[in-house]
Amino acid sequence: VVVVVVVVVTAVVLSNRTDTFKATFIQECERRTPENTSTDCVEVWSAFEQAYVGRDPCQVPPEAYDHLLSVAPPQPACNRMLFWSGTKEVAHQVSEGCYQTMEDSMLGSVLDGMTWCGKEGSNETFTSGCPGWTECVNNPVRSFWSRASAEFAAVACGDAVVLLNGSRDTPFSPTSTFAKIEVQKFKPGKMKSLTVVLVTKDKVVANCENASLNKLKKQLKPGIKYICKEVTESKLIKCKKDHGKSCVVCW
Ligand code: N1C
Repeated sequence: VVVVVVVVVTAVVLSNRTDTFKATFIQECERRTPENTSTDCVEVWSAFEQAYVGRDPCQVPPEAYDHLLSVAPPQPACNRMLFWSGTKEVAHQVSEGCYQTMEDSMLGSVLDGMTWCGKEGSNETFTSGCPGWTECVNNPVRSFWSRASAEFAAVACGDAVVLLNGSRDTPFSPTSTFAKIEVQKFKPGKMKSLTVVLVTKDKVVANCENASLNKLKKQLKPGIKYICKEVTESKLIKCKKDHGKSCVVCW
């Protein structure tokens, strides 16, 4: 009897986990999708799930999400695209009501902060016991952000902005998603310019002359103009507060 109860309780807990994640996903998707669009959130969920369910959680490459990204592509907002690296928090404070970050896209907002994976021989979604970011390269979470970031960067148009961390030695870090994926995907002809906003906390470690920023400038394809501005985090936050959700430029 005890064994049966344990088995049943475990089964219920496990399937509830999948169900909660699935329900949240679909609910968030619906909340974020205007009614006049053709996006079917149940279809988006199955495209998402299909990327990792039943697979070894260390063998999910970015391409596993190709179908998902074609079902739910990020919508570009020209002249309002905001990228970030090492500045997630301030980036979202500043972008609110104006700029579009990856997390403002439907998939980005649904999956930000989430962990998920599958298992060989199972049709479940697990939300714990999944490989960490660096445990293996092809894990479901890391591969999702790689694939989604590539798409987000590829549709960027007009004048774009990236918030980099000026309190670090290397604001443009070669191992970041921004450097490894997004910069490579920017399209001249679509993107006119990239403004680096170098945000410093209390300590100014790097300025616009930083060697890593020189590398960033060189990596931009010809036709994309490079601009760099230095600003303190407090000034940025104050400016944003003073102007609310309007799109005033604070750098
Ligand atoms: O590696 P990063 O930054 O350079 O990645 C940031 C860059 C942004 O411009 C986004 O468009 O790449 C995109 N992106 C996300 O949108 C995102 N949301 C949440 C990349 N990573 C994202 N995450 C998580 O943040 C992800 O789990 C990873 O661990 C961090 C990357 O942060 P970073 O090193 O500051």
